Amino acid sequence: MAHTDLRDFIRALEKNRELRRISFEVDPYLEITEFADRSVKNGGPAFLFEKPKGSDVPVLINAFANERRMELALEATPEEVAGRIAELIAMRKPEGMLGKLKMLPKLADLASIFPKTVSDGPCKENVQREGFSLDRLPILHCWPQDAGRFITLPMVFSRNPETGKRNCGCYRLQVFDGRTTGMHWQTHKQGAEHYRRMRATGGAKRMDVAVAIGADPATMYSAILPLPPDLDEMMIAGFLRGKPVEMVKCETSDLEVPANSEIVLEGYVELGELRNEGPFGDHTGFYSLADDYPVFHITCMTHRSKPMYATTIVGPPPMEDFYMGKAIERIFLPLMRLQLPEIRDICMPAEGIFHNLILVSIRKSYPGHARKVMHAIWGLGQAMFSKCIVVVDEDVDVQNVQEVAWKVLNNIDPERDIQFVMGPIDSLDHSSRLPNYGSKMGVDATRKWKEEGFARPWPDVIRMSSEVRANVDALWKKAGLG
Ligand SMILES: Cc1cc2nc3c(=O)[nH]c(=O)nc-3n(C[C@H](O)[C@H](O)[C@H](O)COP(=O)(O)O)c2cc1C
Ligand SMILES: [Mn+2]
Repeated sequence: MAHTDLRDFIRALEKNRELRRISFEVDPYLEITEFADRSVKNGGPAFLFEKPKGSDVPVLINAFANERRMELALEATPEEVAGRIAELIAMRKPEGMLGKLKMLPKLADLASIFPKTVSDGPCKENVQREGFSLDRLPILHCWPQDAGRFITLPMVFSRNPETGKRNCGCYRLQVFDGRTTGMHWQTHKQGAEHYRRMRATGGAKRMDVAVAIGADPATMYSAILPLPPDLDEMMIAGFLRGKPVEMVKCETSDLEVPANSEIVLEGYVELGELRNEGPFGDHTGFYSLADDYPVFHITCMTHRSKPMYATTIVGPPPMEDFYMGKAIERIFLPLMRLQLPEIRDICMPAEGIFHNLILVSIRKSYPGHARKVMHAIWGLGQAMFSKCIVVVDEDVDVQNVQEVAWKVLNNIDPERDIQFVMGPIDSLDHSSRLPNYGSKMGVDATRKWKEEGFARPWPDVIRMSSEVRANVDALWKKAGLG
């Protein structure tokens, strides 16, 4: 059964002993970060801080911060979700009655993807067009050198002015004052693209934006998914939860937000207005530099009665976002393989902060195949940010980073096998020579073929014969070694 809202998810976390309520006062200024960071590093629980200092709104943090919680959020393992996607992709016209019957659950899957517009919802229990302030919310000041308080887990809704299609992205919002924040959509993201198109068409002075904070977990999670442009995150959320997302119209614009949202900030971005945002202790484990970003003006705040504030922190890995990203890696594999069926598996180790290091195993079929795969990944949506792509043969288990390091370092002739390309770089990268533009590296660590100009013999990996292994199993026991 799909989670009805954030509270339903909190109950599920509690029932599974994945959440701890903290009933005494803790300060959203740095202290909550220290709690969350320690917990994720030590295998601790998610937290519901019932008395954040200075606010009557409880704070939920680390709700997605391990594999079990991701599974509770999606009500399935990421592998199961990937399986459902793979089945949809493989769907054929059914044969006979039995085939049609077997098809029914898949069709139900499809029916649940379309969001449903409803006329009212819990997020409208309190509507405030005046007299509201962000100061009421327990927004974290995450790290010592942060420029201020940041809303870190929002669902930011906007519309493509050309196609009318909706987008929902998770872009942090730095609080400037009670009704104004930064709008940190990076230049490659869909919110930024809507903004650019809106400016280019001229005429309009403002772009409507709505921000929802806290909803059922599949809907929240959909905001971070690297989907193709114009593919509605709310459709994917419906697919994930197996039930349509209910959307309700905003008070002050035509945008819609999830009806079960805890808190909604309605407003606009003034086209052309920029303000310095950051620094902010970021995913990379470093502070991302201050830069100019658009400004979000809030004109109306709606919320449920007794709202809850959902947030996260990012910082030195692994953090909550690592577990969210790991599920993306699993869920998107069948979609990646639609274009690149030669890919067997991919792995993004925590230390690589997603895109800094992508390990890929392929079934190599022709000369230069590894390089073809690298270039395809660099051309695939947000995978363009992949700073270092390492391609190995299919017999290497990319989930075993030690095995990868051992085999790759043995297999490469660096000058021959490492390739540099120039292109777009993640906005958070502090090493690139220019913001958003720099170099990337591909490592072809596959076994080299004579068709690739490699004339020497290639050695086998050392393995003991199974016969001797079996013999020694018996001798091992005889020696009393267990
Ligand atoms: C906790 C968290 C915070 C994020 N903050 C930002 C951000 O401030 N700016 C940004 O552009 N992307 C941010 N992202 C990444 C985007 O949410 C992600 O790239 C998403 O796919 C963008 O959606 P879009 O393709 O619809 O623009 C964040 C992701 C997470 C998990
Ligand atoms: Mn999108």
